[in-house]
Amino acid sequence: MYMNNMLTVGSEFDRENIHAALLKRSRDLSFLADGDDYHFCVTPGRVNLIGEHTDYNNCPVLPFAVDKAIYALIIPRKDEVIRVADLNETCDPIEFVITSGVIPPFETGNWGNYSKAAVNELLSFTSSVKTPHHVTQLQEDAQGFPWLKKGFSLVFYSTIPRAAGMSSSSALVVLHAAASLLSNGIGWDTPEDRILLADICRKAEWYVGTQGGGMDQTAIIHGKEHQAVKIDFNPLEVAHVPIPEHVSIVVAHSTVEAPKTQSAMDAYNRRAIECRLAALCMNEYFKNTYGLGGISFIGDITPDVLGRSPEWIDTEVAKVLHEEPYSVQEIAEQLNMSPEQVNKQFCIRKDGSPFPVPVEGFELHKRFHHVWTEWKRVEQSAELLKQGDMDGVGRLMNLSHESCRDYHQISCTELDVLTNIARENGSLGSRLTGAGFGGCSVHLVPKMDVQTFISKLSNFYYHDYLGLDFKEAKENIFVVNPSEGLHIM
Ligand code: NG1
Repeated sequence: MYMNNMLTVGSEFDRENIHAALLKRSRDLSFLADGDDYHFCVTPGRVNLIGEHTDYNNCPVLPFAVDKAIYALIIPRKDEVIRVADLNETCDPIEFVITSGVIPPFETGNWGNYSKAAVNELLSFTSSVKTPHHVTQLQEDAQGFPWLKKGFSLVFYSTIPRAAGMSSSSALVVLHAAASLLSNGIGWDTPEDRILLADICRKAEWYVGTQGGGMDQTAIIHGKEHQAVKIDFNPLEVAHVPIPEHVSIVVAHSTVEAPKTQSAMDAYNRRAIECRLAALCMNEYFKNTYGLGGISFIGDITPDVLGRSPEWIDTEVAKVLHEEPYSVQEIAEQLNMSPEQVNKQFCIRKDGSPFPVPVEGFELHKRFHHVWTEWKRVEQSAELLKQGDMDGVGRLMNLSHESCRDYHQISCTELDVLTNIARENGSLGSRLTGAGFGGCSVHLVPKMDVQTFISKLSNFYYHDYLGLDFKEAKENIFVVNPSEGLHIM
């Protein structure tokens, strides 16, 4: 996330036309010669139905892959070069070479870092099998045969809106991991392969500096038509939940571009740090009070880990954190560490520079409250979805938005106005989707009412509130259909 000028967003035209255009451009660029092998790959974006900012806590999420995707032609090469170009030339082409050790990134903000992120992570895997054919034959941090030897040329075309919370960046990471695997003869056909591939792509994305979880990459890889993907992270598991035919899912962009700056990345990472610290304070409490422990992330606070009932745990966690923000000094006392150790271990950016500690202190209580309640909303939503109770799912989506706004503090005025207007005009549930701070909202709407809903939202939000014309409104609001994840055509 947060990259400038990331992808070209094109009008939807059918796959055959896209395929033909990618072939032509690959030939024009001399990426493809007669007789060369190539693969036509589809990597979708994702929309999250519910479960926001829970993934990096190892708590579950309920997203789905969408029918907006990056379409790419991948041409395996015999050398170690990687060359990538955008069909519409909106992004500058990139080129780099597979080298041993860490691949040095392009300058911050260059979209090509998502390509490097995937290749860089794959390079930390070797194989005990000389010629591996499956992702599960790869091993991390193990001595074995280096398998990533061949690069590729790639031309892509994207229909995923950028900086909108639809994971165009993770789609790029997954695409480049897939391209590397394909070019080196490795497939991901088994469920185990796909789980490992999702985990590799999750870690890969840390290369750009966000401390994100694995929701995006897992949804992009595991998406299925008409289904949401319930993802658990403790351990990583996926289950598909059908979305009933009688509802439509509408995505509406607030038009506030989720910012792409260091400060936006800090705002996201601040929440990851706060959640981590809240979990560690919980661990100290359970250890000192009851001799229990084993909590590193909020997702570890379970009956299995603590050996106590859910009701007991609920009562106990409510006692641990106070509502006022915490200073580094106080956190250090709670964790039996020095303030310097807290800063060194938790308040550090990817590039090694110090993380700007918020002057008002860290909001441990608020962040914990959001994640703890959102976790329950995800579990309940998955159950209600199975039962086809879409009113129930909608109610939980509304509560999720309130919690994102008041406790995780990731909404903005426009997203609040937009979701309110949506609720007053026929949505069963409306909330921000993705990292927040702008970007898109997601709405559950009875299928038969969807056109009326869209025209009311166009009128009341885009026209009356933002002062946009109807053409501009139309570009910002669309129905998305749960779709197949990463696949080769
Ligand atoms: P987006 O909306 O794609 O920037 C980010 C994180 C997710 C998740 C959501 C919030 C990355 C790549 N993505 O998504 O892991 O934490 O925010 O739920 O860091």
